[in-house]
Amino acid sequence: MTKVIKNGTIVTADRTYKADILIEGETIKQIGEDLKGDEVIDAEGAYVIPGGIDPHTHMEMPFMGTTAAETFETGTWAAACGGTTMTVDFVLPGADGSIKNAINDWHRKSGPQICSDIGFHVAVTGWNETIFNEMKDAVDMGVNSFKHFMAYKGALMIEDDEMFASFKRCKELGALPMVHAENGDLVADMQQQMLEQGITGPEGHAYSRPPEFEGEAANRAITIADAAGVPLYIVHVSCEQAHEAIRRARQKGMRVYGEPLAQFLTLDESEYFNKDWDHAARRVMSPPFRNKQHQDSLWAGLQAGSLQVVATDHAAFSTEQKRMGVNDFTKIPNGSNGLEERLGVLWTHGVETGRLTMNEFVAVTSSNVAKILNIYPRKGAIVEGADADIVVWDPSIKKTISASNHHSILDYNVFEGFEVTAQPRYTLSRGEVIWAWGQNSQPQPGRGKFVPRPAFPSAHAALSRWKALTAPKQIHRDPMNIPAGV
Ligand code: DUC
Ligand code: ZN
Ligand code: ZN
Ligand code: ZN
Repeated sequence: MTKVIKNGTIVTADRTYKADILIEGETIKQIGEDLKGDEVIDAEGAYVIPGGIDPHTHMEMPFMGTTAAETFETGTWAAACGGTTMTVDFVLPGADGSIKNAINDWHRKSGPQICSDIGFHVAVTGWNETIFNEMKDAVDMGVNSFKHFMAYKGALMIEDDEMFASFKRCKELGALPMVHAENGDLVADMQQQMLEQGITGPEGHAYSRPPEFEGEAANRAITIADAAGVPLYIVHVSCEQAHEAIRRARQKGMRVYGEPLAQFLTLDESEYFNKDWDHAARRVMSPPFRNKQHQDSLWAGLQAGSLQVVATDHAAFSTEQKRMGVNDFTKIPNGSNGLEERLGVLWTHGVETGRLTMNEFVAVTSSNVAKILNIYPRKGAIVEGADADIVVWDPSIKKTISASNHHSILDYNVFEGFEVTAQPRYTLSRGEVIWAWGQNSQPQPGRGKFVPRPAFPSAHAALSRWKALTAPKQIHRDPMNIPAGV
């Protein structure tokens, strides 16, 4: 059984051209002219792009005294409706602190539910011999990236010496360290100051997490990564200070990656001053939304290549859950939605405005993610032999984003009222049409697969810059052999 996508314009990270795509089973068999297949998928008037990959989601995450409402089923279905065919979810260790048990737990929860493919990162929230050993197990289980929280003091936060040890372990294993960059000690102090001054509403969230705290942590994480001789991936970059730290590190020759969110690019801090408490609380996430100056910096970074990918940090808490913090903003579960909206919002506010080319749009929503997370070109590419994760992206479909028509489990949408100027006509996951505009029929839960991400091969050959300084003849700073151009 073959399918052929006909009459479309293929847009990849580096090319725009007209061709047909022949799909056999789950993979792209051939790209060329006048191809024939058993079934025709019409892409007339549309662009044909690699399926979106969201590198940062939190489905069913136990967090801040509750559990994120989005299930793996509703989340991966919502993603498909918006053109995202793969999500990479963050595994958090449970009470026993075991990374290995947590990964197994995530498999048990996600496996029967996922409508499209998934990968995992795992968090390192402390440091001991078990964690040291289990990091190797994680890599063997196809999880090659480890997140470190520099915030959430007293809960998930890790100290600098622990982070340094973990980064060095990442280097040994060929794994990619990631950080949530905010100075957790200062945030905790500022939160207390706000509460003492009687500021208990969502505006206190913004006041207690200024961009300077994020910039400081980003610089600190970069220094630790440099000393350990590993690349670094900074999640949810929201501000100029963190962006600047990344830009400077890259200019020195370090491999540091930055991930702005669709929300940060289009929503600003005024949301926290909305008179409607629910409105403001629904947008409480960390780091918080910033002002226009920061947004401009992030857009420029995506265009210039100093920021590489756009994610959502999709962590969906219902209005009822948000109300846990009605008397104290520090108890509002942190998180906002965006999984279904990411591509449409980025197209409308990025491509339509001229801030991104179509090729850059594909790079930051898909190809760069696949390269950095070591699943390229199986994912993130339209080439013969790749998984047929393909979106027929239709610039004639206009829609107003609303909780009344979205597919997320949430009772609201932070992008409510946004007009988007393109949407998927079809979304294909490994050759199967899992979304067709106007049909709204959900694919079989459990059809999605876990995508193991192997260790990066040349990590062992890396020398940190600090060693290099004392051994100038051996300077070699290409730790992860991640393909050039990212
Ligand atoms: N930030 C959020 O807003 N939610 C989930 C975790 C995080 O770091
Ligand atoms: Zn500390
Ligand atoms: Zn985070
Ligand atoms: Zn997150």
